[in-house]
Amino acid sequence: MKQVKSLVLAGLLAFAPAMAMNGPAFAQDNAAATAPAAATVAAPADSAANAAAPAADAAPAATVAAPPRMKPTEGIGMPKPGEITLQEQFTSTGHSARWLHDVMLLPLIFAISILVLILMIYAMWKFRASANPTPSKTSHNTLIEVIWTVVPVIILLVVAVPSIGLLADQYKPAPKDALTVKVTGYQWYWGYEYPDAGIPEYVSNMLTKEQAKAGGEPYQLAVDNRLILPAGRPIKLIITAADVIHSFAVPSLWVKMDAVPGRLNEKSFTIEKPGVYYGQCSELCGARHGFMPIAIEALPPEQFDQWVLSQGGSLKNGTAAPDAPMGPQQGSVLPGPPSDDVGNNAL
Ligand SMILES: [Cu+2]
Repeated sequence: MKQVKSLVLAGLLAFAPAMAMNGPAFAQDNAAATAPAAATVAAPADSAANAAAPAADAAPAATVAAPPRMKPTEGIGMPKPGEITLQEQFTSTGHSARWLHDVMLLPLIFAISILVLILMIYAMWKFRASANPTPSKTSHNTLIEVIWTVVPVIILLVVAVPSIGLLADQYKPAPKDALTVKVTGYQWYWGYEYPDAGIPEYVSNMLTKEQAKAGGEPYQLAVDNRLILPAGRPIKLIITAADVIHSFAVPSLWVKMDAVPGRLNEKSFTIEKPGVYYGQCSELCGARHGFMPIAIEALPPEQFDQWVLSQGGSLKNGTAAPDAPMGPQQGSVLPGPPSDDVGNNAL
């Protein structure tokens, strides 16, 4: 029953892309509505930065300490040397995708390729000119023709069921209680904002080789300020960009979503285990495209709440942070965006 539902859902997605794309946030066929929406995206830190200003001015010491920076586990959330399949997965869609790839598609592709190769070698040897001076004029064989039509159709149907189910799962909307985080791609770093918790945008830059080595992290994947998320709780990422198209991709969480200026894309998932998961921008976005990695730190829920409070944010149950200075906890090692990107404090 669930499969049938998934099939119908995926069919709708496939045949009515316009329906799926025009989410409530963006009415793209309405020029009047697009302008204010685009303006909101262009100035993400605006209201947050202004709201933050008084708190930052007061700046008493934080009374809630941020949890310590988590050490990555070798081979988890990052590629492994010699690895030939997908990275180990930590979300439910990731598990189905890896199963589809490893258990269904790869063996099937392998078997078909071997079968075709054997048939070709057999035909070349059996019907070679020296053994068949007068070639056979036979054409058409109803039984064989029926078989080579029906068998591929069955194979395609068998593949379609889990494949379309997975497609539908990947676009399942987030549950109501999901934590919303806004992800903005910039040339060439990422910005993360927590509207639910009232944490304004902070930026995430790649660490230098020396800094990454000192922290025991993989170079070109390690960043100064990670995207902090709770493990075991549903998450809704709202993904956009401020300049050109980027793509937010974390292979071990089965997340890859384009970040398009003026458009809000949504990706929902639940991380199964605490850990550090790395990814990269996966859309050619300019000269330093290869140097805007993503690092997600999934904390146990209580530690995540502690982190929210340490950032001056408030929890959903109404717990507010004591007056704390704003900003990421882990110390910005690299400079952030140019000052005109941060907000309009000068106004
Ligand atoms: Cu990019």
